Amino acid sequence: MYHKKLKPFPKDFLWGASTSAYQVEGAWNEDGKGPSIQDLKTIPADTSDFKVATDHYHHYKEDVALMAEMGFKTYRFSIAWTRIMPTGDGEVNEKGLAFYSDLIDELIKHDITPLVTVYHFDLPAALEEKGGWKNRATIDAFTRYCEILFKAYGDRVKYWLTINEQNMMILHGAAVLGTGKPDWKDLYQQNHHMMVAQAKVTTACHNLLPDAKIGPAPNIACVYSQTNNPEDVQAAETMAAIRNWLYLDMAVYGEYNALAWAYMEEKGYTPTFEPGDEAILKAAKADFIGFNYYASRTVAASPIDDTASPEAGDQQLAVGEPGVYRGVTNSYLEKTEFGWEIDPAGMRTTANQIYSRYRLPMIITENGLGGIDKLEDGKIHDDYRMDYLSKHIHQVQEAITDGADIFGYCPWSAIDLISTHQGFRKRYGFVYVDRDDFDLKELKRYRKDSFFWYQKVIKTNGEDLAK
Ligand code: BGP
Repeated sequence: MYHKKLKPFPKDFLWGASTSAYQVEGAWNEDGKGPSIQDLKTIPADTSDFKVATDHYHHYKEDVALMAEMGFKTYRFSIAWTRIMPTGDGEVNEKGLAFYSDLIDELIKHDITPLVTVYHFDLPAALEEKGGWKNRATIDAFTRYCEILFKAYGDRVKYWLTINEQNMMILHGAAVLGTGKPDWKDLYQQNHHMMVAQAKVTTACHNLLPDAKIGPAPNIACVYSQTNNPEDVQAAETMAAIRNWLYLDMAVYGEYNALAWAYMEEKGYTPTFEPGDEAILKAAKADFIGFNYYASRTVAASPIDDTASPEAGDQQLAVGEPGVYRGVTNSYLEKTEFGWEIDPAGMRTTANQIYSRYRLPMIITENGLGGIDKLEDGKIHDDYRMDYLSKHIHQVQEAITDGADIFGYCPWSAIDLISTHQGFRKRYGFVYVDRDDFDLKELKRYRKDSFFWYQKVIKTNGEDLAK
């Protein structure tokens, strides 16, 4: 449906952008920080490790000033668990606490609302050694860590996000975390522990900070059926349940999605509950939903002996499971140079689906185009990024006009940083950082063309999207 007249963006709409600690900070072992699984994972030979990244740890004042210049109303960043607790559950590292306190103060000084993710793919290595999320002790460690954050920053931070893309960590663990071939039974047990952990910190946040708001940040994508064959449609419903609603039903209703549970039962993947888990899950309800959206998914039915069904790969590429669904390419959509489909209208559909299921305020916590930018005479002409973002922002406005309650938009990423597995050459930022995968140069910051464009978008509260 096309609206003849679009509703304006709300007056206090939170325009901003996102990053995550291990992809932007660098200083991987400075000031008492312990190693996370990201610091120790095997890095492909042709890409950089995460040791220096964008060196935001040492440049944060300059970076926040650039965000302020663009007019950011919010900045979504994550806290590195291993800066706060180097071994995940032992001593608290005061220097780590101080870093984020200073960053938060710097943001507030520039009228930028901090939006804090407490956990973005960087589990402390010391906890991983003890079994990671398989070990229920990690639930308690996570709760303790979050309570420390709530007490330290709760006077200044009003918006909290629990776990970034828990669904991608489960479905694409090999791609985003660098783990080996999936053992699904084991993964769904880990998933259950993460859900219990999320519920515990949601409740802790409500108890400690009655004025704050907390929600999840999964990657949600509407799922299309390849054809109108009812079997393909059912495959799409199943994928949506396994990929999307399993995570949001839990964050909002404290319950397993029925269709996802039936899938786990059928496959023998159902997790073991400990006494008390059910009550913990039920007691926690998200205040809002953060979701990352890069593109929709398209699927077909898959016979049980389906040999064409692709294995889990890159977090945005087609996946499938014989007998359940098969990810297919959508012939109506263009792709980025990294093979990711581009579907702005799918973002509107996704927002509307989430809103009609949960009726909670929503914020888009990631969306963006990864590409190879060229620095020419101190300038970066990233028209492709502006095209991508303007089309998506337009669809946010369509969704708002449809009645969806969307209170913010935080594309990925505020500044160039390291891709989860394609190194520094795949860039997302409004600010160019001059370094290559293996030559750190001076890490000088340059404003891309999209920087000035986004500045105008924010200034006009989304009215002027023209390049
Ligand atoms: C999301 C992650 C981000 C970020 C983004 C872009 O899945 O939450 O951390 O990495 O995708 O993906 P990539 O870095 O693979 O290009």
